[in-house]
Amino acid sequence: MSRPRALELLRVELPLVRPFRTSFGEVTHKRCVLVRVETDEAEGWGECVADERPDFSGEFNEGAWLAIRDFLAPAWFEEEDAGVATAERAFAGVRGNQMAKAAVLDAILDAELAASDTSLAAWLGAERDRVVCGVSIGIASSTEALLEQVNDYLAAGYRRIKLKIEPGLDVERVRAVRAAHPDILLSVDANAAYRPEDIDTFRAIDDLGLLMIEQPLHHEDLVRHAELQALLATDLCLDESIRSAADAAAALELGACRIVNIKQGRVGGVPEARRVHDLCRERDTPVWCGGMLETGIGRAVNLALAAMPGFTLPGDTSASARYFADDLTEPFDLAPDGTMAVPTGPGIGVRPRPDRLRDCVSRRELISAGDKK
Ligand code: NPG
Repeated sequence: MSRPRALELLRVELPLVRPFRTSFGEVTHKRCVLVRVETDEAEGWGECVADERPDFSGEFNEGAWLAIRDFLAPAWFEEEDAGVATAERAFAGVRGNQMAKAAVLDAILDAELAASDTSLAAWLGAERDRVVCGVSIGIASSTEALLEQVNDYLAAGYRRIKLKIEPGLDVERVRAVRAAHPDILLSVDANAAYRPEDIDTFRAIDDLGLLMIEQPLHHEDLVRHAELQALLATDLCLDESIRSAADAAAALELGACRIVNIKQGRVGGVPEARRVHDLCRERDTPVWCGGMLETGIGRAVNLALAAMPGFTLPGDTSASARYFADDLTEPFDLAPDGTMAVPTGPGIGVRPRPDRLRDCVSRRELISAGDKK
């Protein structure tokens, strides 16, 4: 058993190779909090998937920083055992803050696995050493620009294309992509931008042979999602609505979706992501791994998760080059067959490169187990 020693918070910023626009706004840079933990035995790293603003969820970088510094780190330091199971129990007294918790738990798990020379993928019972990858395309400036991006990503090998949509920039664009590529796996993601009254839009999209329609309605409204699902042939998938295994159980019970997007950050870390996976698998519900424009640190975690047996659909696990000219870690590359290798090293299997940390970190704060609260 090893003890907690220290936790360091780091703020990083990396330019994106192209701005990413969703129904709630546009980002030009990846700005996030990294967590580095030290135990008696090892060091571990985790990435918080929150962004600058509380738009995807209620969490945001400054809030996550405070939640970790003032509540989660002290709760961890009180434990004799630095392991992830103990930490998860210790964090149960802090409500919400799933993304903050996930960043710390991922770092703790990385350290724990590094100390026992076990890879995250092996710990998760992953069954594949490569995963099939999709790509998520932000709302483009025009249909022509969108078609060009789709062509480029298909040429690179991506095996599923997801289009971001918002009211007014939806049916026509999806129809154009479908007409150009009748046979590809194609899905749309609305990021909760529609209302039940938009049923005609969904009926039109329903005719386009999509793999799924992701998070069409308000994130708290499972009942309306169930009503919409009953009206459509296309499977609905929920993302923002699923913040825990309990949410996933409720959604499936109600018939609010037939597919679940698993983001470990959104559900409070890898252990809860595993519970969502197991629950969906018991109910024969396909899951896939979502993405939050992660750097290589978060990407390594996603690839290990995506290698679990229930992840039967291509995820938003794209190559480093799709996001960054120079990632924080060694880059993750896509093979021409549209797959990426699952890291095999101890823990998450990657580390941030010191030269990149020098360039990208704007602020750091080290908290030691002995510090006064
Ligand atoms: O490739 O990591 C990626 C991005 C995948 O579309 C994607 N993410 O709603 O799922 C989402 C969306 C997102 C990204 C949401 C960043 C919020 C922030």
